[in-house]
Amino acid sequence: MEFPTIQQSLFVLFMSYVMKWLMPKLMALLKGDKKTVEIHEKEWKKDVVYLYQFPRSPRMPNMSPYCLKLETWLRANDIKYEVRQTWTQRSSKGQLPFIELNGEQIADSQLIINALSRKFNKGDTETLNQSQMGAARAIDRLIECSFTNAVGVFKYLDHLPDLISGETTGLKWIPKLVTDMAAMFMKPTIEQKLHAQGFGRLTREEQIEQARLDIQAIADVMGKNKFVLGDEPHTVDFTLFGQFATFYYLPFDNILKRMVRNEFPTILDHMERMKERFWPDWNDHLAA
Ligand SMILES: N[C@@H](CCC(=O)N[C@@H](CS)C(=O)NCC(=O)O)C(=O)O
Repeated sequence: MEFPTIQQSLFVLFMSYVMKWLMPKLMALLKGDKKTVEIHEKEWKKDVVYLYQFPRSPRMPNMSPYCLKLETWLRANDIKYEVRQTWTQRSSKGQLPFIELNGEQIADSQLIINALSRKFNKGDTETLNQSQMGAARAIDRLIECSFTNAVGVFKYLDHLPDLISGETTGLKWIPKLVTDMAAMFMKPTIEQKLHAQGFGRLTREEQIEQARLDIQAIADVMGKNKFVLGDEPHTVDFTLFGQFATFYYLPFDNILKRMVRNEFPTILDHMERMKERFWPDWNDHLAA
């Protein structure tokens, strides 16, 4: 094992000090003034969606489940959109993705899809009966409110340095020492969130079991269907694809990837079907 040099140790100490001072200021800047919503696209074209999201990754068109879900949905529904890649801008809710449409901001992928469904007449209500609508909502929330805790542990906590390394984010010019340090700072925040939610208090075996039960529930509802609720995709399919593709196509192995690959062939097929159908040009949308 190689020990860090004195210069490296001093650099890490110095950077920890700077980061501790800088992070709250940076976060305040990113969150911005919530009362006035600034429209970035001043010369907007009517009915064109301006999609603000994280920049492309060398591994997938977007590393954020919510950004990938929304962009895939826009493609599937033939809605005219332009991507605005950003590391620093955030919505009035302090997150990505958000859109601007006809001079107005809409934030949160779920609210965006609902608003666009109404605006462009693309809703699921035409094609799903009431009981299917209920199942769709239940699976959608299972993915983003329950399964997302397992993602928090097995994708983020287990692999944070790999996840935010230049190889995965595309920011290859940032030294590994710096991304490793950033990972060190981010870890407690994620741990606190998972602890407050309760999932973080489970044993590892219990967490794995919960993840497996969630995926099993989705597979059970899907049965032999091509998509969650039949032979055509609905909004819930985009939620599923966004969440699963963003851990499955990562360049490193992880528990969830193994679980899907070894135990849930229908979910794996679903992901590949979604990718083939809506991202035939996947490789053209990866960062260099
Ligand atoms: N419910 C939101 C979740 C969006 C979300 O969690 N976005 C994360 C990235 S995956 C985010 O913007 N976090 C704040 C940050 O990175 O500064 C949605 O569906 O859009």
